[in-house]
Formats: sequence, C-alpha cells, structure tokens
Amino acid sequence: NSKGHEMTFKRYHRYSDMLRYLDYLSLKYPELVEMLTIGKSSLGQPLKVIKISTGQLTKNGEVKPAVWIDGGMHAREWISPAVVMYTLKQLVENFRVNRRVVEGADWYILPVSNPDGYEYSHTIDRFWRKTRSNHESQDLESSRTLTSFLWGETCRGVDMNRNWDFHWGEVGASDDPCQETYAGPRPFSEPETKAISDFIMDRKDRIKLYLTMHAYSQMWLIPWGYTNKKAGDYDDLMSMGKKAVDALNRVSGTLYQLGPAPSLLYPTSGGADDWAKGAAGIKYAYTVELRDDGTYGFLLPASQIVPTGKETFAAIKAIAKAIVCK
Ligand code: ING
Ligand code: ZN
Repeated sequence: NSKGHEMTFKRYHRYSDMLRYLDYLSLKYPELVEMLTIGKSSLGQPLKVIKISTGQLTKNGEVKPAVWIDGGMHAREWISPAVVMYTLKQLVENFRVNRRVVEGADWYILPVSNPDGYEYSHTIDRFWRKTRSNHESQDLESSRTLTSFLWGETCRGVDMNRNWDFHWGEVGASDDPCQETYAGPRPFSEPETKAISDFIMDRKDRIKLYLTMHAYSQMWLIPWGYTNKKAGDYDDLMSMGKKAVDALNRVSGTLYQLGPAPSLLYPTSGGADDWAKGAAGIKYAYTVELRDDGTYGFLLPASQIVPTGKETFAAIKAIAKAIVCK
C-alpha cells in the first residue's frame, strides 16, 4: 500500500508481510532502527532481528543495558509474533511517548524465531508447533505410521523450547521425533536456536532482560522450568514479574498468574528462559504465555491482537523501566 507495508494488526500476517514491515521501519527510521540477519532457518529463511538504539552509550559514557524479546518459537502461537510486532511498532513509531525506555536500553527484537513452522501453520497444519527440520533416519523405531514409513516420509521438526543447552532432555521432553515435544538429537541441533544463542552469548553481559513470548494461558513464568527448586533470586524474579503483571492488569483487567512453570503448568527442560538465566547468566529471564485462558486457545481471534498488544506492551514497558532505567 501507500505506506510501503501491509501490517494492519487486524489480522494475522504471513512472514513476508512482517519482513516488509521490518524493511519499512529500517528505511523510515534509519537513526533508530537497524536490521540484523542473525542466521537462517532449516529451510533457508532469514532470521531477522531488529535493533532499536539511540546509541550504545549513555550521556555519562557508560555502555547501556540491552533487552531481548523473541516471538514465534512455537508455530501455532500466532498471537506471539503479532504482539512482538506490536511492541516493535510502539517502540519505534511511538518513540516520543516511550522515550524513556527506548533511550534507556538497546532493544533486540526477533518477531519470528521459527519462520518455517510459522509458515507451515499458515499453509498446511494450523496446529503445527515445532520447526521443520528433518533429523529422523529411515527406520521404524519412532511412532510413525506404517503408511508414512512406506511413503518414505519422516517425522519433521524439533520443539525449539526443548532444544536449548541447559539441562537438555532431562524432563518434559521427548526423544521421539514424532512427538510434539521432541528435544532434537542434541542441544542446539536447530539452526534457529543455535543462531539465537550465539547472538545472545555475544552480548550476554549487556542483556539484562530476556523475554520469550508464547501462548496461551495468561502466565508470566519465571525460571526454573527444569526443577521444582527455587532459583537463588526467586524473590527478585517474582517482584519484577509482579510489576509486569500489575501493569498488564491495569490496562483492561486481564489476569495473569506469576510463578515458575513446574508449579503453574508442568516441569520441562531445555527451555529458552532457563538457558538465558542458567547458561547466559541473564538475571531476569521470563517466558510469557499470552492470551487467552483457553476459550479460543491457539485460535485467538484477530480482533484480540490490539488489546493483547496494548496490555502486553504496558507490562514490557513497566518491567523494562524497572530493570534498565535505574
Ligand atoms: N508452553 C511452554 C512450553 O514450552 C513452558 C510452557 C515454558 C514450560 C517454559 C516450562 C518452561 O511447553 C507453550 N505454550 O509453549
Ligand atoms: Zn509455546
């Protein structure tokens, strides 16, 4: 269209629409926005991170902290990339209103960390979760159907949120390539998790807040996911998390639960937030389970993109302010 992009936030967009919007932002706001390609998916799609920065140094010449946000690790959780795109729009196109948090940190934002799965969920299987890589050998050991075996088909894809190299494969993950929670043949077997982890590791001392956006169930999850033991700084994780869910609740009354995954959902290992905290040493690492409470689940109507975006952005702004704008 005349704006040079098709993003509406009124429907769920394809990956190509999102990439065009990222291009548009980097062309229109070159002083603020930089596009980085951090790697490629299994099927060769670019993994694009937007860096939002008003300069790496503070007025006092100190290196600014950084914030990382990713979305779309699980293909069918369409609200996640939509909310991350909404966040990007607020930080860039609503810069004046959000000036304090934008100037306070460098923001690294990856709207779709699993583009192969995302596109597959748009075209072939709406409830696809994993990546689209192929690790299975031609045997009948896994729980494949006989017909798929005879057709020479293999079970594809790895659960990206079980593939991180921290307590990998211990609990809540499968070693069967045909299962939804397949952890992969080894940690970081997926080019997507490998690219993200390399990028974050290179900046681990600057990144003070790690957020990974999922859906659904309206929860703000804190580490650890792999154990029932409390993190050493459980109280800090909870008090910062509380700022986020309180700010979210104030927008339109949406209720979020706050706590570790094993007590609110189930224990799992090889998750991204556990890795961010345990391996990269990022103190504040969270998994956010966006709307809804299960009424629509993964099929959340597109009319809820903007309301979900608004309340989630309020939460992100509140927690970022508390952590990086000291
Ligand atoms: N849920 C998360 C999952 O990967 C989770 C829940 C996150 C559990 C982090 C433990 C740690 O299973 C979704 N919806 O993906
Ligand atoms: Zn998920």
